Amino acid sequence: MSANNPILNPKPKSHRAEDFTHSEVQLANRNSGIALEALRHDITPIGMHYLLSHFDIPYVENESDWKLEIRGLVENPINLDMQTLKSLPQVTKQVTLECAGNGRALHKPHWPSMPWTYEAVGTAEWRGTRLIDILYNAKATSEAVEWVFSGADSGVDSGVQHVFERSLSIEMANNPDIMLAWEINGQALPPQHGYPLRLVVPGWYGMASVKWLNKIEAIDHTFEGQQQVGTYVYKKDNNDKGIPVTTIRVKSLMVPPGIPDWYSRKRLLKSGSVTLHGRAWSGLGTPISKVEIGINNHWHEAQVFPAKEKYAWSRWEFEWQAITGYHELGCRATDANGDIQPIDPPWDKSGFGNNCVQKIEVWVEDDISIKE
Ligand SMILES: Nc1nc2c(c(=O)[nH]1)N[C@H]1C(S)=C(S)[C@@H](COP(=O)(O)O)O[C@H]1N2
Ligand SMILES: [Mo]
Repeated sequence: MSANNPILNPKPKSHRAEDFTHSEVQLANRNSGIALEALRHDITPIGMHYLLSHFDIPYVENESDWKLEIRGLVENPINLDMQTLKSLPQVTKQVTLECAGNGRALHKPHWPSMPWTYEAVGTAEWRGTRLIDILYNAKATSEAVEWVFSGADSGVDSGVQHVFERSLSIEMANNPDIMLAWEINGQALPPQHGYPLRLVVPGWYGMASVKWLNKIEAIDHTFEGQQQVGTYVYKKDNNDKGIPVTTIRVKSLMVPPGIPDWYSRKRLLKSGSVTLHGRAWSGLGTPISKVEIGINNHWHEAQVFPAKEKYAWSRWEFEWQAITGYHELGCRATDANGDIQPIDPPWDKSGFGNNCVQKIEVWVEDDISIKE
Protein backbone atom coordinates (compact mmCIF):
# COMPACT_ATOMS: atom_id res chain seq x y z
CA MET A 1 0.00 0.00 0.00
CA SER A 2 1.52 3.35 -0.94
CA ALA A 3 2.20 5.40 2.16
CA ASN A 4 1.46 8.65 0.38
CA ASN A 5 -2.13 7.70 -0.53
CA PRO A 6 -4.14 10.41 1.28
CA ILE A 7 -7.32 8.35 1.28
CA LEU A 8 -5.74 5.58 3.35
CA ASN A 9 -3.40 7.90 5.27
CA PRO A 10 -5.53 11.02 5.84
CA LYS A 11 -4.40 14.12 7.67
CA PRO A 12 -6.54 14.68 10.77
CA LYS A 13 -9.50 17.00 10.09
CA SER A 14 -9.97 20.20 12.05
CA HIS A 15 -12.87 22.63 12.54
CA ARG A 16 -13.01 25.45 10.03
CA ALA A 17 -14.63 28.83 9.64
CA GLU A 18 -14.35 29.53 5.94
CA ASP A 19 -15.48 28.45 2.43
CA PHE A 20 -19.26 28.21 2.10
CA THR A 21 -21.61 30.56 3.93
CA HIS A 22 -24.38 29.39 6.22
CA SER A 23 -26.91 30.58 3.59
CA GLU A 24 -25.27 28.46 0.89
CA VAL A 25 -25.35 25.34 3.06
CA GLN A 26 -29.01 26.05 3.83
CA LEU A 27 -29.77 26.24 0.08
CA ALA A 28 -27.77 23.08 -0.58
CA ASN A 29 -29.88 21.20 1.96
CA ARG A 30 -33.13 22.30 0.32
CA ASN A 31 -32.05 21.77 -3.30
CA SER A 32 -30.55 18.34 -3.71
CA GLY A 33 -28.39 17.18 -6.61
CA ILE A 34 -28.12 13.78 -8.27
CA ALA A 35 -25.70 11.35 -6.65
CA LEU A 36 -23.20 10.83 -9.50
CA GLU A 37 -23.53 7.02 -9.31
CA ALA A 38 -27.21 7.52 -10.30
CA LEU A 39 -25.94 8.43 -13.78
CA ARG A 40 -26.02 4.66 -14.32
CA HIS A 41 -29.81 4.83 -14.75
CA ASP A 42 -31.14 5.77 -18.21
CA ILE A 43 -34.08 7.35 -16.39
CA THR A 44 -33.21 8.95 -13.07
CA PRO A 45 -35.41 7.40 -10.37
CA ILE A 46 -37.78 9.86 -8.65
CA GLY A 47 -36.04 11.13 -5.53
CA MET A 48 -32.61 10.95 -7.20
CA HIS A 49 -33.42 13.62 -9.82
CA TYR A 50 -31.97 17.00 -8.90
CA LEU A 51 -34.25 19.67 -7.46
CA LEU A 52 -34.22 23.45 -7.54
CA SER A 53 -37.00 25.50 -6.03
CA HIS A 54 -36.40 29.19 -5.39
CA PHE A 55 -39.15 29.79 -2.88
CA ASP A 56 -41.46 27.55 -0.82
CA ILE A 57 -42.95 24.43 -2.39
CA PRO A 58 -46.68 25.20 -2.72
CA TYR A 59 -49.04 23.01 -0.69
CA VAL A 60 -51.58 21.54 -3.10
CA GLU A 61 -53.85 19.08 -1.39
CA ASN A 62 -55.76 17.89 -4.41
CA GLU A 63 -55.37 18.54 -8.10
CA SER A 64 -59.16 18.85 -8.48
CA ASP A 65 -58.82 22.40 -7.12
CA TRP A 66 -56.14 23.35 -9.72
CA LYS A 67 -56.87 25.73 -12.56
CA LEU A 68 -54.70 26.71 -15.50
CA GLU A 69 -55.76 30.08 -16.79
CA ILE A 70 -54.83 31.23 -20.31
CA ARG A 71 -55.48 34.90 -20.84
CA GLY A 72 -54.11 38.25 -21.98
CA LEU A 73 -53.94 38.96 -25.71
CA VAL A 74 -55.87 35.87 -26.77
CA GLU A 75 -59.04 35.46 -28.78
CA ASN A 76 -60.36 32.70 -26.52
CA PRO A 77 -59.42 32.97 -22.85
CA ILE A 78 -59.44 29.45 -21.37
CA ASN A 79 -59.71 27.98 -17.89
CA LEU A 80 -58.56 24.39 -17.74
CA ASP A 81 -58.89 21.97 -14.86
CA MET A 82 -56.69 18.90 -14.48
CA GLN A 83 -59.43 16.52 -15.55
CA THR A 84 -59.88 18.36 -18.87
CA LEU A 85 -56.11 18.60 -19.38
CA LYS A 86 -55.74 14.86 -18.85
CA SER A 87 -58.48 14.13 -21.40
CA LEU A 88 -56.41 15.77 -24.15
CA PRO A 89 -54.00 13.83 -26.41
CA GLN A 90 -51.01 12.72 -24.34
CA VAL A 91 -47.30 12.57 -25.04
CA THR A 92 -44.42 11.00 -23.11
CA LYS A 93 -40.88 12.28 -23.47
CA GLN A 94 -37.50 11.53 -21.93
CA VAL A 95 -35.85 14.82 -21.16
CA THR A 96 -32.47 15.59 -19.62
CA LEU A 97 -32.89 18.67 -17.46
CA GLU A 98 -29.98 20.66 -16.05
CA CYS A 99 -29.93 23.72 -13.82
CA ALA A 100 -28.23 26.76 -15.36
CA GLY A 101 -26.33 27.23 -12.10
CA ASN A 102 -24.78 23.75 -12.28
CA GLY A 103 -21.01 24.09 -11.75
CA ARG A 104 -21.26 27.45 -9.98
CA ALA A 105 -19.24 26.36 -6.94
CA LEU A 106 -16.32 25.28 -9.17
CA HIS A 107 -15.53 28.93 -9.89
CA LYS A 108 -12.81 30.53 -7.78
CA PRO A 109 -14.08 32.90 -6.47
CA HIS A 110 -17.64 31.65 -6.67
CA TRP A 111 -20.92 33.60 -6.60
CA PRO A 112 -22.84 33.02 -3.34
CA SER A 113 -26.00 31.16 -4.36
CA MET A 114 -26.93 27.48 -4.66
CA PRO A 115 -23.42 25.91 -4.57
CA TRP A 116 -23.72 23.21 -7.24
CA THR A 117 -20.60 21.38 -8.32
CA TYR A 118 -21.60 18.80 -10.99
CA GLU A 119 -24.88 17.33 -9.77
CA ALA A 120 -27.75 19.56 -10.97
CA VAL A 121 -28.87 17.23 -13.75
CA GLY A 122 -31.25 14.32 -14.31
CA THR A 123 -33.27 12.57 -16.98
CA ALA A 124 -36.96 11.94 -16.43
CA GLU A 125 -39.80 10.55 -18.47
CA TRP A 126 -42.45 13.27 -18.47
CA ARG A 127 -46.06 12.69 -19.46
CA GLY A 128 -48.51 15.40 -20.36
CA THR A 129 -49.97 17.22 -23.29
CA ARG A 130 -48.45 19.46 -25.95
CA LEU A 131 -48.33 23.13 -25.04
CA ILE A 132 -48.87 24.10 -28.65
CA ASP A 133 -52.34 22.45 -28.81
CA ILE A 134 -53.57 24.56 -25.92
CA LEU A 135 -52.01 27.78 -27.17
CA TYR A 136 -53.55 27.10 -30.57
CA ASN A 137 -57.03 26.96 -29.05
CA ALA A 138 -56.49 30.14 -27.06
CA LYS A 139 -55.12 31.84 -30.19
CA ALA A 140 -52.81 34.75 -29.47
CA THR A 141 -53.87 38.00 -31.17
CA SER A 142 -51.57 39.64 -33.73
CA GLU A 143 -50.24 42.13 -31.11
CA ALA A 144 -48.94 39.33 -28.85
CA VAL A 145 -45.17 38.75 -28.88
CA GLU A 146 -44.57 36.56 -25.80
CA TRP A 147 -46.26 34.08 -23.50
CA VAL A 148 -45.60 34.46 -19.77
CA PHE A 149 -45.77 31.28 -17.68
CA SER A 150 -46.53 31.72 -13.97
CA GLY A 151 -46.00 29.37 -11.05
CA ALA A 152 -47.95 29.34 -7.81
CA ASP A 153 -44.79 30.14 -5.79
CA SER A 154 -43.53 33.59 -4.87
CA GLY A 155 -40.85 35.23 -2.78
CA VAL A 156 -38.14 37.88 -2.80
CA ASP A 157 -34.83 37.88 -4.68
CA SER A 158 -32.37 40.78 -4.64
CA GLY A 159 -34.99 42.89 -2.89
CA VAL A 160 -37.65 42.28 -5.55
CA GLN A 161 -40.87 40.55 -4.53
CA HIS A 162 -42.30 38.44 -7.35
CA VAL A 163 -44.08 35.32 -8.51
CA PHE A 164 -41.83 32.78 -10.29
CA GLU A 165 -42.51 33.63 -13.94
CA ARG A 166 -40.69 33.06 -17.22
CA SER A 167 -41.55 33.91 -20.80
CA LEU A 168 -41.06 32.37 -24.24
CA SER A 169 -41.52 34.18 -27.53
CA ILE A 170 -44.65 33.18 -29.47
CA GLU A 171 -42.36 31.53 -32.00
CA MET A 172 -40.39 29.53 -29.40
CA ALA A 173 -43.58 28.39 -27.68
CA ASN A 174 -44.77 26.90 -30.99
CA ASN A 175 -42.12 24.18 -30.63
CA PRO A 176 -44.25 21.00 -30.52
CA ASP A 177 -41.81 19.35 -28.08
CA ILE A 178 -42.73 21.67 -25.20
CA MET A 179 -45.09 19.95 -22.74
CA LEU A 180 -47.51 20.65 -19.95
CA ALA A 181 -46.59 17.70 -17.74
CA TRP A 182 -48.48 16.07 -14.86
CA GLU A 183 -46.50 12.83 -14.55
CA ILE A 184 -42.84 11.97 -13.98
CA ASN A 185 -41.62 8.39 -14.48
CA GLY A 186 -45.18 7.05 -14.53
CA GLN A 187 -46.32 8.77 -11.32
CA ALA A 188 -48.09 12.01 -10.44
CA LEU A 189 -45.58 14.83 -10.02
CA PRO A 190 -44.37 14.91 -6.43
CA PRO A 191 -44.84 18.32 -4.74
CA GLN A 192 -41.19 19.29 -5.20
CA HIS A 193 -41.29 18.66 -9.00
CA GLY A 194 -44.34 20.89 -9.55
CA TYR A 195 -47.54 19.04 -8.55
CA PRO A 196 -50.00 19.07 -10.18
CA LEU A 197 -48.77 20.71 -13.42
CA ARG A 198 -45.56 22.07 -14.86
CA LEU A 199 -44.02 23.23 -18.09
CA VAL A 200 -41.20 21.10 -19.57
CA VAL A 201 -39.08 22.93 -22.15
CA PRO A 202 -36.71 20.26 -23.54
CA GLY A 203 -33.18 21.33 -24.43
CA TRP A 204 -33.27 24.48 -22.30
CA TYR A 205 -31.73 24.97 -18.89
CA GLY A 206 -34.19 24.16 -16.11
CA MET A 207 -35.40 27.69 -15.25
CA ALA A 208 -37.66 27.69 -18.34
CA SER A 209 -39.63 24.66 -17.10
CA VAL A 210 -41.99 26.51 -14.75
CA LYS A 211 -43.34 24.30 -11.94
CA TRP A 212 -46.79 24.66 -10.26
CA LEU A 213 -48.01 26.27 -13.49
CA ASN A 214 -51.33 28.07 -13.05
CA LYS A 215 -51.31 30.90 -15.61
CA ILE A 216 -50.21 31.54 -19.20
CA GLU A 217 -50.59 35.09 -20.44
CA ALA A 218 -50.00 36.58 -23.90
CA ILE A 219 -48.36 40.03 -23.78
CA ASP A 220 -47.38 42.64 -26.41
CA HIS A 221 -43.87 43.41 -25.10
CA THR A 222 -40.79 41.55 -23.95
CA PHE A 223 -41.27 40.26 -20.43
CA GLU A 224 -39.06 41.91 -17.83
CA GLY A 225 -39.84 39.85 -14.73
CA GLN A 226 -37.15 39.19 -12.13
CA GLN A 227 -36.55 35.55 -13.22
CA GLN A 228 -36.19 36.72 -16.83
CA VAL A 229 -33.99 39.82 -16.68
CA GLY A 230 -32.95 40.12 -12.99
CA THR A 231 -31.23 36.73 -13.11
CA TYR A 232 -30.52 34.03 -15.75
CA VAL A 233 -28.44 36.45 -17.83
CA TYR A 234 -24.81 35.69 -18.72
CA LYS A 235 -22.68 38.63 -17.55
CA LYS A 236 -18.94 39.05 -17.18
CA ASP A 237 -19.45 41.74 -14.50
CA ASN A 238 -22.02 44.28 -13.30
CA ASN A 239 -21.39 46.61 -16.28
CA ASP A 240 -22.09 43.88 -18.83
CA LYS A 241 -25.50 44.19 -20.53
CA GLY A 242 -25.47 40.44 -20.82
CA ILE A 243 -27.00 37.64 -22.91
CA PRO A 244 -30.08 35.69 -21.71
CA VAL A 245 -29.45 32.12 -20.51
CA THR A 246 -31.41 29.78 -22.78
CA THR A 247 -30.36 26.34 -24.07
CA ILE A 248 -28.10 23.80 -22.37
CA ARG A 249 -24.39 23.82 -23.21
CA VAL A 250 -22.70 20.54 -24.21
CA LYS A 251 -21.60 18.56 -21.15
CA SER A 252 -20.61 15.13 -19.88
CA LEU A 253 -20.19 13.43 -16.53
CA MET A 254 -18.50 10.24 -15.37
CA VAL A 255 -19.78 7.78 -12.79
CA PRO A 256 -16.91 7.98 -10.30
CA PRO A 257 -15.08 4.62 -10.48
CA GLY A 258 -14.05 2.45 -7.51
CA ILE A 259 -15.10 3.36 -3.99
CA PRO A 260 -15.23 6.82 -2.38
CA ASP A 261 -13.55 8.33 0.58
CA TRP A 262 -16.63 9.36 2.63
CA TYR A 263 -15.57 12.96 3.20
CA SER A 264 -13.52 14.05 0.16
CA ARG A 265 -15.27 11.81 -2.43
CA LYS A 266 -11.83 11.00 -3.86
CA ARG A 267 -11.72 7.47 -5.22
CA LEU A 268 -9.89 4.28 -4.32
CA LEU A 269 -9.38 1.68 -7.06
CA LYS A 270 -7.68 -1.62 -7.63
CA SER A 271 -5.22 -1.72 -10.51
CA GLY A 272 -6.23 -3.47 -13.73
CA SER A 273 -9.01 -3.10 -16.24
CA VAL A 274 -11.72 -0.59 -15.26
CA THR A 275 -14.78 0.30 -17.33
CA LEU A 276 -15.24 4.06 -17.10
CA HIS A 277 -18.72 5.19 -18.10
CA GLY A 278 -21.11 8.10 -17.85
CA ARG A 279 -23.43 10.42 -19.73
CA ALA A 280 -23.24 13.28 -22.21
CA TRP A 281 -25.90 15.73 -23.44
CA SER A 282 -26.34 19.05 -25.16
CA GLY A 283 -28.94 21.75 -25.78
CA LEU A 284 -32.05 21.42 -27.97
CA GLY A 285 -31.47 17.68 -28.33
CA THR A 286 -28.29 18.15 -30.37
CA PRO A 287 -26.67 14.69 -30.64
CA ILE A 288 -23.33 13.97 -28.98
CA SER A 289 -20.69 13.22 -31.59
CA LYS A 290 -17.67 12.51 -29.41
CA VAL A 291 -16.63 11.92 -25.79
CA GLU A 292 -12.96 11.94 -24.84
CA ILE A 293 -11.57 10.58 -21.61
CA GLY A 294 -8.68 12.40 -20.02
CA ILE A 295 -6.20 10.32 -18.06
CA ASN A 296 -3.75 12.80 -16.54
CA ASN A 297 -4.54 15.13 -19.45
CA HIS A 298 -3.95 12.56 -22.20
CA TRP A 299 -7.16 12.25 -24.17
CA HIS A 300 -8.64 9.01 -25.56
CA GLU A 301 -11.88 8.56 -27.47
CA ALA A 302 -14.71 6.75 -25.67
CA GLN A 303 -17.51 4.78 -27.28
CA VAL A 304 -20.72 6.83 -27.41
CA PHE A 305 -24.12 5.13 -27.58
CA PRO A 306 -26.94 7.08 -29.26
CA ALA A 307 -29.47 8.70 -26.93
CA LYS A 308 -32.68 6.69 -26.38
CA GLU A 309 -34.67 9.78 -27.34
CA LYS A 310 -33.84 13.17 -28.85
CA TYR A 311 -33.75 15.11 -25.57
CA ALA A 312 -32.28 12.36 -23.38
CA TRP A 313 -28.60 12.00 -22.52
CA SER A 314 -26.25 9.55 -24.26
CA ARG A 315 -24.26 6.86 -22.50
CA TRP A 316 -20.52 6.49 -23.09
CA GLU A 317 -17.94 3.91 -22.09
CA PHE A 318 -14.16 3.58 -22.01
CA GLU A 319 -11.91 0.68 -20.97
CA TRP A 320 -9.03 1.90 -18.82
CA GLN A 321 -5.98 -0.06 -17.65
CA ALA A 322 -5.49 1.50 -14.24
CA ILE A 323 -1.91 1.47 -12.99
CA THR A 324 -0.81 2.04 -9.40
CA GLY A 325 -0.59 5.63 -8.25
CA TYR A 326 -2.49 8.90 -8.44
CA HIS A 327 -4.50 9.87 -11.55
CA GLU A 328 -6.72 12.72 -12.56
CA LEU A 329 -9.63 11.58 -14.75
CA GLY A 330 -11.91 13.74 -16.86
CA CYS A 331 -14.43 13.51 -19.66
CA ARG A 332 -15.08 15.98 -22.46
CA ALA A 333 -18.00 15.89 -24.90
CA THR A 334 -18.38 17.43 -28.34
CA ASP A 335 -21.82 17.80 -29.94
CA ALA A 336 -22.94 17.63 -33.57
CA ASN A 337 -22.58 21.43 -33.86
CA GLY A 338 -18.88 21.03 -33.01
CA ASP A 339 -19.30 22.65 -29.59
CA ILE A 340 -16.87 21.17 -27.07
CA GLN A 341 -16.59 21.42 -23.30
CA PRO A 342 -13.90 23.78 -22.02
CA ILE A 343 -11.28 22.44 -19.59
CA ASP A 344 -11.64 25.42 -17.25
CA PRO A 345 -14.92 27.02 -16.11
CA PRO A 346 -16.06 29.68 -18.59
CA TRP A 347 -16.35 32.83 -16.46
CA ASP A 348 -19.79 34.14 -15.62
CA LYS A 349 -20.47 36.55 -12.77
CA SER A 350 -23.37 34.49 -11.36
CA GLY A 351 -21.83 31.12 -12.26
CA PHE A 352 -24.30 30.22 -15.05
CA GLY A 353 -23.60 27.73 -17.85
CA ASN A 354 -20.44 26.21 -16.38
CA ASN A 355 -19.89 23.18 -18.63
CA CYS A 356 -16.20 22.67 -17.80
CA VAL A 357 -14.68 19.19 -17.75
CA GLN A 358 -15.39 17.18 -14.58
CA LYS A 359 -12.26 16.24 -12.62
CA ILE A 360 -12.09 13.04 -10.59
CA GLU A 361 -9.09 12.22 -8.43
CA VAL A 362 -8.36 8.53 -8.06
CA TRP A 363 -5.75 6.50 -6.18
CA VAL A 364 -4.98 3.09 -7.63
CA GLU A 365 -3.47 0.35 -5.47
CA ASP A 366 -2.22 -3.16 -6.35
CA ASP A 367 -2.62 -4.90 -3.03
CA ILE A 368 -6.22 -4.14 -2.06
CA SER A 369 -9.45 -5.90 -2.74
CA ILE A 370 -12.50 -3.76 -3.49
CA LYS A 371 -16.12 -4.79 -3.53
CA GLU A 372 -18.08 -2.26 -5.62
N1 LIG B 1 -42.46 27.78 -10.25
C1 LIG B 1 -41.15 27.48 -10.29
N2 LIG B 1 -40.68 26.81 -11.34
C2 LIG B 1 -39.36 26.49 -11.41
C3 LIG B 1 -38.47 26.88 -10.39
C4 LIG B 1 -38.99 27.58 -9.28
O1 LIG B 1 -38.29 27.92 -8.34
N3 LIG B 1 -40.33 27.86 -9.27
N4 LIG B 1 -37.14 26.57 -10.53
C5 LIG B 1 -36.65 26.40 -11.90
C6 LIG B 1 -35.30 25.94 -11.98
S1 LIG B 1 -34.10 27.11 -11.78
C7 LIG B 1 -34.98 24.65 -12.34
S2 LIG B 1 -33.38 24.21 -12.59
C8 LIG B 1 -36.02 23.63 -12.52
C9 LIG B 1 -35.78 22.44 -11.64
O2 LIG B 1 -36.77 21.48 -11.81
P1 LIG B 1 -36.84 20.24 -10.80
O3 LIG B 1 -36.75 20.79 -9.40
O4 LIG B 1 -38.12 19.55 -11.08
O5 LIG B 1 -35.65 19.38 -11.10
O6 LIG B 1 -37.33 24.15 -12.22
C10 LIG B 1 -37.56 25.45 -12.67
N5 LIG B 1 -38.94 25.79 -12.49
MO1 LIG C 1 -32.02 26.14 -12.18
